[in-house]
Amino acid sequence: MASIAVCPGSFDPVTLGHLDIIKRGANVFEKVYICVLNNSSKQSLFTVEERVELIREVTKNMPNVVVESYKGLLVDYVHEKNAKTILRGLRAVSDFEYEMQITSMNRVLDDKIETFFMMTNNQYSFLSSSIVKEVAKYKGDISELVPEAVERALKSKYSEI
Ligand code: COD
Repeated sequence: MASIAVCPGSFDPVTLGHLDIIKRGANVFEKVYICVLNNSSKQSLFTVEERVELIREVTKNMPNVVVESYKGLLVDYVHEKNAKTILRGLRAVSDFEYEMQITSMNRVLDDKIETFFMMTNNQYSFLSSSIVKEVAKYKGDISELVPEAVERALKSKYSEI
């Protein structure tokens, strides 16, 4: 049986930190589904379609990575893909409480799905989509934080607002 992982997130937008986890996942699992979902506690800058397009662009050289979106519960998407594994990234201890809450909720919904965590590269341990958006909004340099396509998309988004 192929090893399949689902890497879920809001990815608003995808950063080099996310990409680090996606690459690590793609080295370990035979297939990785990146699933763009809505996080009801976050207000998004990019539409789901824009986020999917950006991730597709930056993962186009990863043949075992598939990018999709889903409206609904993550566990239902995991079932649709015949997967048993959710892959999440960890940056620092501060992520732990939030991740434990999501993992425990998903376990209540389906106890057979396991969540795996991967530590990000140290250089991205401070990085989040929110921090990138804040810097981009005030025209700071984000070239070391996001792929080029995302940098362009952020510049264009903030010039529209
Ligand atoms: N380095 C490494 N990993 C990182 C970095 C970084 N710099 N930044 C973020 N990550 C990791 C995060 O830890 C996470 O694992 C992943 O990348 C995605 O992060 P985000 O912030 O884009 O995504 P979240 O946390 O907003 O995603 C939350 C979900 C959308 C997965 C969640 O809300 C969800 O499952 N929603 C669907 C409804 C559902 O099923 N709800 C029940 C479960 S809560």
